[in-house]
Parts: sequence; C-alpha cells; structure tokens
Amino acid sequence: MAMVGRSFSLCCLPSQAAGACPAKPTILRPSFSAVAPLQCHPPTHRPRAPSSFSFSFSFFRCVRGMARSDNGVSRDGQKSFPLSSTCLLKLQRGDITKWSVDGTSDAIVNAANERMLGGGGVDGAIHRAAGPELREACWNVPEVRPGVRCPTGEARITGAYRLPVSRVIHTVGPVYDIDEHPEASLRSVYRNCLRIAKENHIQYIAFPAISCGVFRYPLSEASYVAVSTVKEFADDFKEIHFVLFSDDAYSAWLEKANEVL
Ligand code: AR6
Repeated sequence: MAMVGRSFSLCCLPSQAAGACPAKPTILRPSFSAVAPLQCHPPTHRPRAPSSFSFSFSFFRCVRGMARSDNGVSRDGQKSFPLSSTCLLKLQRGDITKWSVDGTSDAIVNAANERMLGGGGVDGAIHRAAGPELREACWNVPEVRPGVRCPTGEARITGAYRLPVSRVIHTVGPVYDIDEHPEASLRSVYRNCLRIAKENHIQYIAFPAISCGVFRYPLSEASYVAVSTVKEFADDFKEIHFVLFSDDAYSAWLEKANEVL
C-alpha cells in the first residue's frame, strides 16, 4: 500500500491551535461510516394485496439486513452502542495502526511510556507504522523533568505522519501492581486523552486497551474504567472507538459495554 508522508510541524502541544498541523490530503482507508438506511416512500396508489414480487423484495431486504448485522455487529466487525443522540461507542477487534475515519478529524491513542520515545506493544507498532518522523515529534515534546515528557495519567498530541489518521495522542497508563491508585490513574488517562482531543477538534478517536499489556491491568477492571469514563464525553465526539487486539480484550469490553451502557 502506498504511504503518504508529511513533513509538517514536529509536535502540536495542547495549547496550540488545531490549524498548526495541516490536514492530511489523502485518505488511505475507506471510512467506517454507517450503511445508509433504506428509504421508504409514501404509497402513491391504493394499498394492494402483497404480490410475489413484494414478498421476494421484503425477503431480499431482510436477508441483506442479516448480512449487514449479526447480533448488532456490522459487516466491518464493529459493535455500536449509543452514548448520546450524537455519539456512538464502537468496539472492534484489530490493529489500531490501520484505523481511520476521515484522515482529518480522527486520532488514535498510543499507550506510551513517560519518555515517549517508543517501546514495545502498541507503542512499538504505532511508531513503526508512523515512521521516524513520529519519534522526532515526540523528541521535541518538552520534558517536564529529566526523562519524562508525559507523566502517568497525562496526554500529549503529535502529528501522525505515515499513519492514516490526522493525530496521535500519547498517554501513559498506570503499572497495575505499582501504581498506588491504578483506577484513578486510568480514569485520568481517558479523561486527559479526550480533553486534548477535544481541544484539537478531533471528532473520531480510537483507544487500545491502555495498561492491559506490559502494565498488567486486568481486562475486566480496565474495561469498566474505560467504558464508564468515555461516557462522560458523549457530547463532545461523533464516535469513540476501542480497537482491541485480542479476543479476550474484545470480550471484556463487550461485556462491560453491555453492562454499563
Ligand atoms: N493495535 C491495538 N492494540 C494493540 C496493538 C495494536 N497494533 N498491539 C498491542 N495491542 P501494551 P501497556 C494491545 O503493552 O500495557 C510499551 O512498551 C495489547 O494486546 O502495548 O499500556 C510502552 O512503551 C494490549 O491489550 O501497553 C510502555 O512501556 C494493549 O494494546 C508499555 O508498553 C496494551 O498493551 C505500556 O504498557
């Protein structure tokens, strides 16, 4: 797949206006937009007895609907929950580096470490896919103390370079066994990511299961914190996604969304 690189500014800090980072000119993936609803036209004739044609048409529509949705999961593998009349929560399995909606108002979240210069897990995958410009952008994020660009629970935003989204939001989740208040720290992670996204006019955002890999946060507890916290931002985004790499993580998030929403 051809990748389109960008040479724009190294880093967009929260205080900078969204316009500081130019919009990506090319969308590399089709959008995950919903299928347009079937239209109903008012009858222009007297009601007729159902013909074999109308039966077969209804049957076709029914089968088509089933192909599109199995237990609420759309053909592209996403399960949707309304958070408000204007915002959807969407769950899907997959690789977050491939995710995008429109390439201009979308962002993915990176489960980084405090140095913000790359690592393993989803952090490594995002840096590999974004290219070396992302590391350079992270390097230019000011340190708040030696070796710390993003303290645990906070968030920073950069460009996305060779990724198909417009921005990357970097955050640092708690190490479950070490953090004194892991739940409070994980809630701060989600709140700060969504705040910085909102400040930068992001409308579509995708999270991985932050802290659930190397940092060993249990999936059931993490999914509860994640789903219940993003709900607070239901009026601020069009879609909030979780892109979950493992079946276990997907099942945990699905169970929690069914409970909480
Ligand atoms: N797309 C979506 N999710 C992924 C992907 C991917 N491409 N790759 C892994 N995951 P982790 P943490 C899932 O360890 O626990 C790094 O070294 C993975 O299955 O990436 O917050 C950083 O530099 C798991 O469910 O993040 C930090 O040092 C989830 O992402 C440290 O790890 C998070 O796992 C952060 O640890």
